[in-house]
Order: sequence, then C-alpha cells, then structure tokens
Amino acid sequence: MCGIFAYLNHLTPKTRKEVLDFLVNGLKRLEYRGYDSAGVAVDSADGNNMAIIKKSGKVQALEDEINSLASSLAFDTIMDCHVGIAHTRWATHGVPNAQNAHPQRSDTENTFCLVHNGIITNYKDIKLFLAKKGYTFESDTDTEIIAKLMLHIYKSHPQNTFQEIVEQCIQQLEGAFAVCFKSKLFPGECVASRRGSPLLVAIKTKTRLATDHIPILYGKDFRPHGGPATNETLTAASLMPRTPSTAEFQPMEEDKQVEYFFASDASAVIEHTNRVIFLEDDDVAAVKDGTLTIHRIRRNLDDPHAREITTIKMEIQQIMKGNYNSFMQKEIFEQPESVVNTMRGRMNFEGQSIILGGIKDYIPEIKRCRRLMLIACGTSYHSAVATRQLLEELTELPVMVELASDFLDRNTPVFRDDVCFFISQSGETADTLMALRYCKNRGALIVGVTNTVGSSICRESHCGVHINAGPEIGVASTKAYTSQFISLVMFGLVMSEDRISLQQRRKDIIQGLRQLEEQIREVLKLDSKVQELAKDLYKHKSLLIMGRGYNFATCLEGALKVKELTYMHSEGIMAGELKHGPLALVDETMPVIMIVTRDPVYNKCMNALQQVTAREGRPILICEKGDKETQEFASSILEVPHSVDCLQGILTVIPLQLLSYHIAVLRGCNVDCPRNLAKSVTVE
Ligand code: G6Q
Ligand code: GLU
Repeated sequence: MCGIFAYLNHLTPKTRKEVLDFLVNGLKRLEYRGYDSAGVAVDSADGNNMAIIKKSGKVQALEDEINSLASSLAFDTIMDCHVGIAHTRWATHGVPNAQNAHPQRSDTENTFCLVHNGIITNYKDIKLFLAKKGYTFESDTDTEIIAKLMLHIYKSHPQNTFQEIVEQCIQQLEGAFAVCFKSKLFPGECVASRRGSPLLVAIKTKTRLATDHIPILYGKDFRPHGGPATNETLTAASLMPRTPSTAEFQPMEEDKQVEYFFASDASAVIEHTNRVIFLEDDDVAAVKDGTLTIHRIRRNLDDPHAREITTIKMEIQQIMKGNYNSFMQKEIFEQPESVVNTMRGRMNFEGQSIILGGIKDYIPEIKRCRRLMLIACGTSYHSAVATRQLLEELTELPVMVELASDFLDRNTPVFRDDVCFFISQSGETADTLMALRYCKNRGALIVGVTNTVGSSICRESHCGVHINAGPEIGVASTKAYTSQFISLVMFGLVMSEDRISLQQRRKDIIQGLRQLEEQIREVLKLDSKVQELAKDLYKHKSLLIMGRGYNFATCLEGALKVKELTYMHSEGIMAGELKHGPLALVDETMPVIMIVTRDPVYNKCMNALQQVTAREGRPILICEKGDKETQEFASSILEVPHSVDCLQGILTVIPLQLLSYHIAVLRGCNVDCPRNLAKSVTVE
C-alpha cells in the first residue's frame, strides 16, 4: 500500500515550481497510505530528459531536497504541457532508501519510469528473463522489473504507442498493482493502469465538462495494429468543457485547456477538482494531446461501454478514512484485503504449496533447531499465543511464547540451536528489539516478523517474513494482528511440507486460508449487531472475555482492545482457570463474553459456560453459525462462520475489535489515539 500521484497539465501553463508543489502536496495527502520514502519525476530543466528526485523518509524530506535543488530545477520555467509523477512508498521489496524509492526507471536514459503500488508476485521470473537479455538492476524492488520490461517491449515493437506498450507490459504481470508511467519518448503523455490496487483519474477543466462518461476502447475491435480507431473514441473535443449557459459545444482554443490527476485516492485531488473516474482492474488510462482514453484488452459480455465521471462531494479527511470514522475502523474493515495481501505470492492454493521467500534458505537450519521461541509485546505477543499450539503440532518442536519485557527481566537462557521469532508491527518496539539483540548475542537464529520493511527488527534479523498488511495508523492494532497470525500459520505449513502424516491437516488449513477473505467479509456484517451490544455494555465498569484452546488468544486480544480503546477494565480469562479464582467475579451484573467454537476443547468450554450460567451470568456468546445447541445458554449471540480450528481465532477476534471500537465511540474516547499510548513504543 502506498500513494501514487501524477499531474498532467495540457495547455495550462504552470511554472516548474507549481508543478512540483502540486506533486508534493498530492503526496502529503496520501502519506497516511505509506511513508517510508518518496520521489518525483518531472521533465529536466532543458526539457530533453527527466529529473528524478528521491529521498528516504517522509514527504517533508523530499520537499526539502527539491527546495535545495531549486536552481538546477529552474523553478520559474513555465511549461505549457507537462507530466509529473510522484510516489510515497510503503516498502514490500527492498529496504526504504532513495535507491528503492519510486519512480523506478528503465535505464540511465530514463526512457520509461513509473510509480507502483502493490506487489508483483512473478517479479523474480521476469527479472531472470530480463537479466538474460542483459538488463541490469539498480534497486531491490519488484517494481523495477516493470520499467525494464517496458523498455524491452518498446525495443521489440518500436512502432507501438505508449498505451500499447503499457498494455503489453501489464499482461505479463502477476500480483496486485496500480502503476503510472512517464516516458522520455512520449512527452506530454501519461499512462496508468491497475489490478487489485486502487487508482483514479481526475479531470479539471475551466468550465463544466461536456460529457459525464469516457468510452472504453476494447482491444479486439480497436486499432488491431495501430490502425485507425473503429470504436467510439473520446476526442479532445468531446472532453472539452462547455460554458454552462450554452447547450452547444463551442470549440474555443481556451477550452482545450485541461489538467489530469492520477491518484491512489480522492484525498489527493479534491482540492483541485471533484470530477473523477475510478478505474477498474485492467483498465489502461492514457492521456495524449490532452485527450483521455480508457482501454481494455478484451471485452466480456457484460462489460460496460464507458466509465462514468463521478462528482465527489467529500471532505479530505473523510476521503482518507474512506467511509469510516476513524483509521482503526477502516483498518478493521480492510482485513478481507490485508489477509489476502499477506498470502499473496506465497500460497499456491492449487498446488498446496507455500513459499516464504524471506526464510526459505533457512528452513533446513530451522528444522534442526531444538526449540522455537516467539517473542513480542502487546497484540503481536497475542499472535504468538494464537499460533503456538499449531506450531507445536506442525513443527513437532517445543514452542515457547514470551513477552519481550519479561524475557529480559529473567535473563532467560538462550542457546545457539534456538530459533527466535520477533513479531512486531512497527519493527521498532524497544523491548522486542532488546530481546532480539540479547538472543542474537547468544548465537540464536533470529527471524523477524514485521509489517515495516527496513525497520530495526528487519535489519537486525537473519531472515524474516514481511506481513504485508499495509500501514496501520490506528494505535490499536487490528489488521496487523490477523496478518501476523496468518504469517505464523504459513510458517507452520512450510515446516510440515514433507510430513506425510500431516498432509490431510495441511490440506484443511490451506483450504481454510483460502476461505478467509469471504469469511471475514461475513463476520464484518455483524457490525450493526455488535453496535447494539455495545449500547448495553458501554456504561459498565468491567468486561470479562473467556475462552480456551485456540480461542484463548482471542480473549487476551479482545480484552486488550477493550482496555486500550475504552479505558474500561477488561480481562481475557482462560476458561480452564475459572474455578481457580475468576469465577468469583461472576454474578448477574458482570458482563461476560464467552467464545465457544466446535474445536477439540468444545466440551470443556461448555462446562465453563455452565459454570457461568449457574452463577446467574448471562454471557454474550461468540460461536459458530447455526450452532443451536451452544446458543441455548446465551443472552446474545454473535455467529461467525466455521473454519478449521486453528484459524477460527482470526474470525472470533473481529467481533471483539468491532465491539471495542463501538464502546469507545459511545464513551466518547479517541479511537485512533487512545490516551497515554503511542503507535510505536521505542522506549523500554
Ligand atoms: C495494541 C498495540 C500494541 C502493540 C505493541 C507492540 O493494540 O498496538 O499492543 O502490539 O505495542 O508493538 P509492535 O507490534 O509494533 O512491536
Ligand atoms: N512493491 C513495491 C516496493 O516495495 C511497492 C510498494 C508500495 O506499494 O509502496 O517498492
């Protein structure tokens, strides 16, 4: 996830400084989507080449760099027609530094350059192919192969248009992407496309546009080999504005003035125009001579004739958060996509195989170790608790789960043949980092599991898994948790690949992973029901969440969410421990949530449920859909779809994320920035 922004002015003279300001401000609006490095490409001052300026860190660092280059960039030069592209990155391949920042380029001549959001899963194959053809690479990104591939296609088909080259290029790409290209060969032209990552085109004209749709040109009936267009084409004339007073189009010279913006979301363009087209997967949008065309390679029966130009009426803040009231709420609802991104390019559902590129070379060594240690803090620690049981089963190794802070307090013995996993969304948590160094000093193999490429934990690990959940802005961790959970499950699957006795189990889990996206969508539909429950709960002082086995981690994580967001007391209780103390808390007034799913400890959970109801407790139940027998004892129920036991925790935690969110709203708490807490805890 990252921010793409491009600006094209056609017959609308702008100084170079104005163009750069547009680009940088566009990036600032998108910074919430990714912020580890940033870059821009504009025409060079002499107009014969491109100037690509990149900087690691926030957009501010890029802006400072641009300002320091003021004289060589010729800020005051006026450009009538120009294309600038810009990017703020959230690294997935290659650490955040200037070299890996975007735009990435095809060659030192800057023949083609592009900005990219997403992950190209077959980049290694393409890189190999291009390397054989003599191409060399200057970054560690997956993105760079796209630039080189563009050049390669161009060299093979020099007669092709810019748009055709992009069309051929994206046909070779697998994975998710939004891309926006600029080329030295095609000045004044910009081409963009998307598959799986968002992208829009915004149009600004002086007066009202004469059209509210852009016809789609389909490859089959549209200029097969550079011949004339046979489809309805959108000409500069039809895109031109007309003055509101006349119904007739009047092609006056000034009406040809048009500006286009390409952006990952509308927050970056809304200050310029509210007329936007949301591109669909595999659309190729091209601007040439001030005219926008949208192309698709082939036409299916139900495909539309045109893309609508919509008028958006949202405030910037609202757009950044989508239709959500807070980043946390948005991140909860992003989970169907973020879990897919965690698995993208790693899980082969057909072949039942999994590759974790960042640790694959270490797997033989890990298989020989004497124990696995999972070390983390807070929510990240809970992802370790959630997967411990499965890792024990799939690896047949002892698995210790440790809170990083406590681990250091104890001078815990660690040995050379230990493998230590450090799980951290930010990759910067001081306690986790200290524990990492402690284990590294003792010779253990260090595996980082983080959401932040290039973070301290990433850099100091021997190998690792990037969870690819995209930036998490809300202090309360939600989508990072489910992605950490899945990353650890995938690790277990890799470790058990050659265990004959575990084949059926692995198949079930892989099948379960495949269904997660849909099942999470279904769980999210509980939102309004959860909101109703929150109305009953928000005035209480305390909330107990009980469960055991695979669902115990959900209790801990749910209680942590409630605590940090609502400032209510909440406790995750291991149901097996009830009789040993916590049962004393239960009476008819104490709010209790119990998680009871059809897993190996179902009967034991039912015992706990009866212990609670016998004390007049009327628990809210999180259980499997249609499980009438269990539901009999509940005051209210939240049904989640059935999954394989070890993945059920991904589905049971979501209602608790939603519940803590709604209680926090009702109590008037700041959801994204709970009091006393920070997103990244860099002090011990
Ligand atoms: C909770 C939190 C918090 C977090 C820890 C560890 O909602 O965001 O508990 O998980 O502070 O942070 P890292 O995962 O970044 O190491
Ligand atoms: N995969 C690309 C990279 O790591 C793009 C990441 C992004 O979306 O910011 O460079």
